[in-house]
Amino acid sequence: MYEIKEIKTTPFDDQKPGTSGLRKPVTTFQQPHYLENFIQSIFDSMDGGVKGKALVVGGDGRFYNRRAIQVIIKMAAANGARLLKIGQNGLLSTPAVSHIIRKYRLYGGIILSASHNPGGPNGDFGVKYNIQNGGPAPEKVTAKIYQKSLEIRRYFIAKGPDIDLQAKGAETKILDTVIEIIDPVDDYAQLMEELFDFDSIRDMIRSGFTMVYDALHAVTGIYAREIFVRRLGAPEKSLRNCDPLPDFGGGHPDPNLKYAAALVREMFSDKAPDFGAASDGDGDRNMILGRHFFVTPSDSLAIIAANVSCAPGYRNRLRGVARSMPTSRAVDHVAEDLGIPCFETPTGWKFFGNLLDAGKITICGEESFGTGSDHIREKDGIWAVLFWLNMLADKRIPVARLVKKHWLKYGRNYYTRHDYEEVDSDAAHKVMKGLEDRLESLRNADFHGRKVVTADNFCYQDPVDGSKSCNQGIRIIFGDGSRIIYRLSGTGTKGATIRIYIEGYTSKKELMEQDTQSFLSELIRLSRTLSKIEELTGRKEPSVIT
Ligand code: VG1
Ligand code: CO
Repeated sequence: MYEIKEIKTTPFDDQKPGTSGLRKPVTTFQQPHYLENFIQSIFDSMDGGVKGKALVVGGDGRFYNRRAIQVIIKMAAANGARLLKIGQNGLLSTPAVSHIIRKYRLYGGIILSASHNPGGPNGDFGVKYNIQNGGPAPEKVTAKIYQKSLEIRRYFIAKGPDIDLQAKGAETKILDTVIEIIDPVDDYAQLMEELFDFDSIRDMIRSGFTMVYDALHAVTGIYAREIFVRRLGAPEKSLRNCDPLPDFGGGHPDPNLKYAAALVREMFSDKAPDFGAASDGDGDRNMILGRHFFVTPSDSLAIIAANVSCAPGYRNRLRGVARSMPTSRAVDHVAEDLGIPCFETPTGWKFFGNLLDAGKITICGEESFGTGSDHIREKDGIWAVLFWLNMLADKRIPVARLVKKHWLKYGRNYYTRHDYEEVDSDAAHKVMKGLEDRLESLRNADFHGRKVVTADNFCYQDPVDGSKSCNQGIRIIFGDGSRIIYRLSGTGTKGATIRIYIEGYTSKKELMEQDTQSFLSELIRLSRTLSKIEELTGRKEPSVIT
């Protein structure tokens, strides 16, 4: 029924994976051979090709997901893969893929997602490749894939009927490849039950604790229904937008103060429940809210690290922590207090992989709403929500109290990120170049008593394999603990996005409940003048503030 075809093709020159896979407008992926070239390049980058190997494939349900899965199945079969596990209806969250690779000892996985970017025919699409440890392909692998994409002249695909993606449990064969349609939630939900105290969370919910969870019409809807409603007993009305849609209902599936506006409004209203949370398109990000209270991702990481023993899966086993360089140093204070190591890595989850594999860290996170642990090799949205529920069930205090108690003990790291999106690419590079050129003169400079102690372009050396990743962002660190950081996004698909991260610190009780933007206003102004951002880009204000 199926026949292997060898198709002649020519390379595209724009298939270099970014911070998190290859992310492009849907229309780019719809060009003839575009997806096929990239998938064949992934296979060609593997030792001995994909022949005889087992992979898992799934995505966040966005437009083009199903089409792409059919292509990948037929290409993997034509290239001689042994087994493909496919999420029912083509759905699998990024953390679920990571877990399935590890649990079934697969060779790797392919995730179809552009994460928090909008979907639909005019939105974005993306392909991420994860390796044997369950984590995103490290730079040496993505470099090889890119190299293959520049050399490609042919790809292989099986011609024949599409596979039924709905028939859960079904096993079919294309040529020598077994195709297994799996339940996208089961394995993952089971792992969560092993890590967290579901009984205690269930008790808390039964005793009147109220929550809302917003899946923003993306993949976590199916996980939320199974875990929060079926297994933990939250009422169905706690779920918002939990049916995955190909265009995410027209929104950005990005759990932050701007794009999860409805949830934020509800959490700050008179009728606010005790707890609110949201995830992004592919389920690896999380936003945590309490009644009238927003928890910054950097604080969330620190608070989880400080209270790790609330969760049965983590009792007495915090080996170390890590955060991406721009993430606030809140978690550093916890690590210092506990006497455990704290690693600082470049932005992107792939940099945590080696530290997790080597057992050097247990918990890690990024300021960009990403939190996770050694349970898998991706950040994990539902996991973070469950961690918070577990902490609250253990302590039985409101979210805001828990956070404020944390600040009183460790001090507060005020933190904000200002994004300038869709900036002209040349102008953005000028901003970065200008800063780079001024680093020397910034060293030891003094701004109204704020003395610069470090001004550099962050260069990371992996403590496990010694590999170096430089040019990871401009850091200006001041003697009073505050920092200004600049970097260009590696996930945007239009123009360039400049991110400015601003952090200030106080251990003074009377300064702990200020408004973040006003507490940081002087540093914010300084961040703009130092970078000449307005002069070079014409932008007066950032497009998103978190
Ligand atoms: C952004 C975030 C980064 C995150 C990456 C992927 O990258 O800043 O922390 O790891 O997205 O997240 P960038 O290069 O645009 O700053 V996701 O949820 O897209 O897998
Ligand atoms: Co994501």
